Amino acid sequence: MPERRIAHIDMDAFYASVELLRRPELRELPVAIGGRGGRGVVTTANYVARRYGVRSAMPARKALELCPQCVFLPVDFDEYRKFSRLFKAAIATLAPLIEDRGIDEVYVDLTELAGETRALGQALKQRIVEATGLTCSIGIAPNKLLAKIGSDLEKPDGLTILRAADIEPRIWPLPVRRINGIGPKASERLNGMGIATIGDLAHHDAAALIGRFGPNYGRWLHEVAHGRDERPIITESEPRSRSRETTFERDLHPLRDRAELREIFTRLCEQVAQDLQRRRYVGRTIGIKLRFDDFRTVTRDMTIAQPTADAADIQKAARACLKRVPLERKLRLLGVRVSSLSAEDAPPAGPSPPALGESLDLFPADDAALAQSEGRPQQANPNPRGR
Ligand code: DCP
Ligand code: MG
Repeated sequence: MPERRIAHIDMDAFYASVELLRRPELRELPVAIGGRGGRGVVTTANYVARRYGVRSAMPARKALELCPQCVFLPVDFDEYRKFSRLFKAAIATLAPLIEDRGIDEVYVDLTELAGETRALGQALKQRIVEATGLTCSIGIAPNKLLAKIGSDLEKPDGLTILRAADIEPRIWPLPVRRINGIGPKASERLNGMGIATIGDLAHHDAAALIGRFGPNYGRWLHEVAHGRDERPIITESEPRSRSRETTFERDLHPLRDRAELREIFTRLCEQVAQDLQRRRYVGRTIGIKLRFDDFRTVTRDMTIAQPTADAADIQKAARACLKRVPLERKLRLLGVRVSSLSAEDAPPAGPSPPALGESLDLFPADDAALAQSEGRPQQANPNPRGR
């Protein structure tokens, strides 16, 4: 088997870079996208703002503290989706085997292409900049794991090529968190075991890792620390899930602001339903996401018997999920997600009935109901992954 050549391509400061195409006069200034008026969360920031410490997912208030002169621009998803399509189409003119990983990143299999690896990487960057005016960072490696780590090593406008011999000098000194799949919790536990870098992880006894993390995750940790990853490129563009979420203008109280919450919740369910219907998808797993005023995020999901794209079905399941979360704090954010998608068999459904929220008591009406609503999952999978 010849060694594969897998590229991971990730656009630089994507939303901010798209905005700056139409506002070039802001280029040298710190710019953050989202969080206008000090509310909500920054989606991303250009590299000028990052020098001040402004980051994705940071509350706008914090960003303003760090960088009072920062320019905040509103989010324009339609524009980002347009540029997302453009850069992916530009890649496809050179390399057809593309795995779509979201709005600003893809994996591309370059194994069968003629040409030297660095030249191919440069050609990809060239096509992308011609089509969009945007820069990206590319990692090229024998597998997805290393390509992904590589694309981040020389950001922005980077091109990093990693071979097996580079694992020890370039990958092992990195913190374990740089591995896609080692989140903050696993990272914390590893640090507690004296494992800070990927090299530390590679030198740790595999059996001990399995003892500590279980057979699947433990073995996986050992493999990835040695740069091993056999996952194929998955080219079909089937989405894994569709979701909508919203951060409120002000924090909402589960009881006092119940009417407003109900309205938002209904709208989110309708939007996800419309999104699925437009794409002719149905889904079996319905989930919710809540963020409290202390930034704690909770998700719950459940799998239903019949796949659906119907707003009322989605709302019913989402409401059951909601009942499994103790609502004892104000809320900042509410989200609804449908996953386990499949193609719809039947012809497209008609418009879904309006005014769903009216008849449903989505948020508990009083303290007794509030107390009662805690816990008790019914045929639902508790979802401990704190996303
Ligand atoms: N995004 C978001 N919320 C986050 C992280 C990202 O809304 N917590 C959005 C904004 C980003 C886009 O997704 O522009 C792509 O995410 P990346 O993590 O690739 O970040 P950027 O492309 O902005 O920066 P980088 O140059 O580090 O890739
Ligand atoms: Mg990016």
